[in-house]
Amino acid sequence: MAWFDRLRQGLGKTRDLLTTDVRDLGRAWEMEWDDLEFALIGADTGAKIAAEIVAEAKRERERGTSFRESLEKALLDQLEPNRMRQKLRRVGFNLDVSRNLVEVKGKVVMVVGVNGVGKTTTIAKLGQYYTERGQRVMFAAGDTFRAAATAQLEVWGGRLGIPTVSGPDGSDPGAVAFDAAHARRARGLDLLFVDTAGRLHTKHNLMEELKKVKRVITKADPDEPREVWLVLDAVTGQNGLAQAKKFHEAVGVTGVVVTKLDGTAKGGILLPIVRELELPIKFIGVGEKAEDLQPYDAAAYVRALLDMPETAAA
Ligand SMILES: Nc1nc2c(ncn2[C@@H]2O[C@H](COP(=O)(O)OP(=O)(O)O)[C@@H](O)[C@H]2O)c(=O)[nH]1
Ligand SMILES: [Mg+2]
Repeated sequence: MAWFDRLRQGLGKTRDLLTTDVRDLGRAWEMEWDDLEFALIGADTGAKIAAEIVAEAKRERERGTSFRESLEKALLDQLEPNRMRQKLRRVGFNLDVSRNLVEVKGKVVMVVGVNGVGKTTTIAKLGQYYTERGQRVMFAAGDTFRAAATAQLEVWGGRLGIPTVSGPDGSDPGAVAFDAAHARRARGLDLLFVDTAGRLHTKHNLMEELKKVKRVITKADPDEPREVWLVLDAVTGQNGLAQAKKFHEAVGVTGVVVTKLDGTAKGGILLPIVRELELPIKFIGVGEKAEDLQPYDAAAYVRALLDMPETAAA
């Protein structure tokens, strides 16, 4: 299945919510604008952003733009401020991320997030994504607290031919991260993804542990980790924002991966992530298969959400 079709399929629930409730908006009755605002809030954009989107879409509609294109523009303004888009174009940045390598600063990506959001499977999918694009990848099984987590990553590593550094269950996650960061450097590999725990025994503090893992990576490789990616489960909606703030304070998040957009009508959660946290979204997950992790592209996301064709020309 083509990349855009997969995205479209994955976003089905949120799209149904938006397009069913606002189908008749071509006529732009006041009551229907209210329906749109409720639908957006239902998709977890938050009330403030929903009101902004409706105001912008209304303005655009009054200029004679079609309803769907007005909404597209208003959503895109939130997800990818125009200034940023124009600036990126000017410096020659190709926005067509679906066909290009999603950039990673440095060599080590520490992956954080609460239990069950999809960290380990996302790392496996990222391993496949970058390996397919010619990068030499390594994994570190840094969630030593969950008995099955190490085995889970080792199986994926084996399947994908990606070397996986691990320690015994219950061992120090810092030691695993240190060994892996050291080995990555010694072997000159392109990328290391470090898995981490999402929950610890009560006597340990998760944030303190994550800070320690980060420090230890720096000990093994002084310029790293240049990236800390937070995995958020879209199903948790607005709670994800509170989680994001905590992780960001502790370890300085540089990018976000939003998983399980296929399982929820809360696809609007991407808007407050971009607007309030000002964190870039790197990838989105729209299913359990490896191909279901997709580079995030605001324009494609909005078009898939509004049931529009992949490109305006099509
Ligand atoms: N439907 C769906 N399931 C996902 C997605 N990403 C991860 N999962 C599932 O979420 C569950 C928890 O994933 P796991 O990687 O073990 O989470 P972790 O505790 O954060 O490491 C697994 O069953 C995954 O297959 C996604 O984008 N869509
Ligand atoms: Mg895990």
